[in-house]
Amino acid sequence: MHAHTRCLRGGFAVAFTLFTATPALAGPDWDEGATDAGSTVGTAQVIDTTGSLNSIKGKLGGPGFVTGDYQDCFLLNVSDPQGFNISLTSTFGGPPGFDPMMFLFRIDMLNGTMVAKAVLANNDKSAGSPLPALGPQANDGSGAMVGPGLYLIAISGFGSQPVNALGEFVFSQSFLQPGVIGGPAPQPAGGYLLDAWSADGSFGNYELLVQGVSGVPSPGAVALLGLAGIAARRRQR
Ligand SMILES: [Ca+2]
Ligand SMILES: [Ca+2]
Repeated sequence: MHAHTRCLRGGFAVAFTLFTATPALAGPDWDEGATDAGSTVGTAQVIDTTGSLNSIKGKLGGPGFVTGDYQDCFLLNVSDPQGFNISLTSTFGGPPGFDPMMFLFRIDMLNGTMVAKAVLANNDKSAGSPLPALGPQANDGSGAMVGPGLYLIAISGFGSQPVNALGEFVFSQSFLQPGVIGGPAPQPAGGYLLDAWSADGSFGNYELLVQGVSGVPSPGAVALLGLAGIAARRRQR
């Protein structure tokens, strides 16, 4: 028996204890909860737990009455780049045919706006497995790698890829080969920033195991979300 902390967007957290079949692991777990994690940097859930993060659980719900749920984005902090690893453990429920993909973006500020720049992508960690995994660096020869700092992790279903403002893929299509962690696309005219998604994809439930990752601490989250406003106020002085 061990404690899990289930956190909802906005910093609201309820700690509760339950029996679980999984081995006890250090660090808090994050649950997407009832409020859908968005598909862009501006609508991503901010993981604001303290200390090393253990897992991220959520759901791509597929079609909806108003908008669909085909991508989930989370903001997190890479605290140990060398030890960085995110893997999708298993699909546990949802429709058959869910073939998840994962995309990692570095968070940056551009003209006072928070942006997400393509770093790493994977579809299948190995041949014969639909489950993706990301390590500290690309293995497609692009040289892309993870450093310390703020990142956005996105999960989608096969067929749904991130695109830039011109609608171009931001990742090298090398990542579609099993076992390949791909880097950014080679010099897309529209750049490497996440703007939208190419299409709806497959969908289902997921659980990510994460290493080398921590939550964005509360003061950091506030600063992150308020960066543009703070910068504007400073200029006015
Ligand atoms: Ca979702
Ligand atoms: Ca896959």
